[in-house]
Amino acid sequence: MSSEQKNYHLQCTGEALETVKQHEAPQDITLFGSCFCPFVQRVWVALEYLDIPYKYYEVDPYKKPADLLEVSPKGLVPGLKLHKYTPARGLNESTVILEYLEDIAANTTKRSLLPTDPYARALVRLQCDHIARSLVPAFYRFLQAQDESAQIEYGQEFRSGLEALAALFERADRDIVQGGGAAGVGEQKALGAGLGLWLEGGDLSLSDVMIGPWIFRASNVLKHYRGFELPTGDKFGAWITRLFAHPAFRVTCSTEELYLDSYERYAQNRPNTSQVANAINAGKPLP
Ligand SMILES: N[C@@H](CCC(=O)N[C@@H](CS)C(=O)NCC(=O)O)C(=O)O
Repeated sequence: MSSEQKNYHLQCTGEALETVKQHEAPQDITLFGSCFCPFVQRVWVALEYLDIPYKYYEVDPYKKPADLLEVSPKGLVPGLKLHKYTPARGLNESTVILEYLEDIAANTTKRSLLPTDPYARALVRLQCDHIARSLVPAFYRFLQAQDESAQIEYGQEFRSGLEALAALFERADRDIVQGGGAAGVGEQKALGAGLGLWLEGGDLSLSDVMIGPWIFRASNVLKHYRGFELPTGDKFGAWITRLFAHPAFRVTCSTEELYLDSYERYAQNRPNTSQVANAINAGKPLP
């Protein structure tokens, strides 16, 4: 039945496609991206939020074109090509790229995805650490699991990971905002700056950007292939609504069909799906 198999897409759709069209002109930074990739979406949301000029360039990372390998040695997206250097330089690894963009913005647009207080910054980084080490691998274990018992086990693992993230968000709220001795709503808002969309009235944080793409794929791909429902508690639901509606996030989202088609390979755990899928199957850390 291979003719009926769905494959990954090679062009964005919906709002993401409109954004691509607005970013076709040369800039100092070119983002090498793939429309379905959540690691790319992280970087893309950050570029939008931090208001850094960029050109979007779609590549097929499974074909490993030479221009991608020049900027990203393992041939993984995202990659950045930095044209302000002669010859141009490259940068890869979504988390490293996020830090780089944060540094660029500090000197240019003055926008930031982090709070200013060192302890508050550390709490956001704890959230990011949990996302990278636990939550993202759990997503793939769950999606790639084929037997029912493994799907139940890894579904629970992913759900507990989300609950642990919510607990880390709550801790930042308690320690920084509630414990900050704010006299009124204005001061509370100032203390909460950089702590993310978990807080009512908050704005995007590094951790929202780090996990947002997988929350989005949980809402469509995991729902479709694994019957998964995201936690519905008041705060959790409000956070997701704010995340999906955030302009910097929304404009990087394609339509649901693109994700369902592109992730069928993972859901069926087809051989040679990707380096990420192989690492999950081998019980190794993600590339
Ligand atoms: N650790 C990398 C992971 C990036 C990654 O795995 N990207 C996937 C697309 S979602 C890719 O390029 N896959 C190509 C392959 O598996 O060969 C990052 O954070 O940037």
